[in-house]
Amino acid sequence: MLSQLGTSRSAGRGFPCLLEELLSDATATDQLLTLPDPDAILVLEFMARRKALISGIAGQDGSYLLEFLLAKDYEVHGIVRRVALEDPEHHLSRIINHRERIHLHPASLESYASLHRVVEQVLPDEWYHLAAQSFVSYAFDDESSTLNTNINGTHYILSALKNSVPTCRFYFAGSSEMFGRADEVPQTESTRFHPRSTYGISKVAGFELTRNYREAYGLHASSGILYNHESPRRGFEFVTRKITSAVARIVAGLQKEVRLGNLDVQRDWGHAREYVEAMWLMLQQPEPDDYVVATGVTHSVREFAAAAFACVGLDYREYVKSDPVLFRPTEVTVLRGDASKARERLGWQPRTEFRQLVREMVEADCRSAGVGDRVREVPATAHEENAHCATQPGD
Ligand code: G4F
Repeated sequence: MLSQLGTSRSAGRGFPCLLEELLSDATATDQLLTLPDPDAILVLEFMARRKALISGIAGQDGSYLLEFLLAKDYEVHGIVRRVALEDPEHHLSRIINHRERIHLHPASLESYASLHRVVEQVLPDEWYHLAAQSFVSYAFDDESSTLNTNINGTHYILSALKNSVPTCRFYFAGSSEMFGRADEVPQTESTRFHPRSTYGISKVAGFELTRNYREAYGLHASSGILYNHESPRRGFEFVTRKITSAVARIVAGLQKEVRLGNLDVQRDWGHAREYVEAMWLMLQQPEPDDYVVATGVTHSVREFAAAAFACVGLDYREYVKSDPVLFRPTEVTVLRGDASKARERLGWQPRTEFRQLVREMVEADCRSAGVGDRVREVPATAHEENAHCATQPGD
């Protein structure tokens, strides 16, 4: 049986199943016991090494997740667009340092055939589906492509897993945008969805597809309802990075002001590095489920800007202009999550506070712009006192 381990594993039967077979097979156990220790350990390591596949591996969350999984000794695979493989410097900048330790496969969320081929090649134990058209404003400019990519992509992956590796555990990146104009604050897993953009609608569809595959076909499929999560790796189009990169450019003398949309909307901002841990924890549970992942504290865009400019001793009011052109046709004015379920069942809770997050982002952008020495300690000021929270992290 030991000689068949390779083929058994590549038939996608999974580690628990193989271990059970091995222990119940007296000949195989005897064979294992006769191997010199290092060889036996190699065999066990080979069996134990889990394979994770990440769609969206080159994004902010994908890059943190791959680092987290490599540290746990996973064999990490990722899906990227073919154009990214042809121009890695540009498209794979967040993960370029790990290129030798991961396996990248070209595929498109718009092609079932390409996704199915990767599933068959990799036979993953866990699939983290993070890829999407994830910038809400684009969804207003091109509704069809947001709906097609986000909904079909999720459906194709679930379908390919059901057909080829139904034992694979699946994570879907849901979003607080699904709540949209929410009936209650804070939101929990049972708050009604009222999305305000095709992006939010596409995420509701993905969430329902995930739930349906769980209920109809018994897949271990879970959704994380993640609130805004940021880091120095955030894309420049999102408001936090737009602000922190503008701070750095203004200090460096490369820009005079920054134009933003609605400054009064409130978001529940956490650190992306911590949010990917919640994704992994969901797939380690005996039963699949859905979880809100949030800090429980909100701040306005204005407060983020004030905190960011304060890091370099500037008053945001002199540099930030609110431009109605940048307002969204339908806005989500306040989002705040209650992550009690994640805390109780997964043992997950956020660790980075708002001010630390802002500072880390400003520091990184200032360093890149060659003005890192301008960042200074900021005392807790009005923006801290104004934090809106129903549940403090750790309550
Ligand atoms: O940074 P944002 O573009 O993020 P948004 O729309 O909340 O969505 C992010 O978080 C979701 C929840 O986790 C994800 F599902 C989604 O994929 C994405 O990661 O905008 C935050 C708020 C919005 O209310 C927006 O109207 O900031 C407001 N805002 C004001 N001025 C701006 C700007 N947003 C952007 N991007 N640019 C502005 O100039």
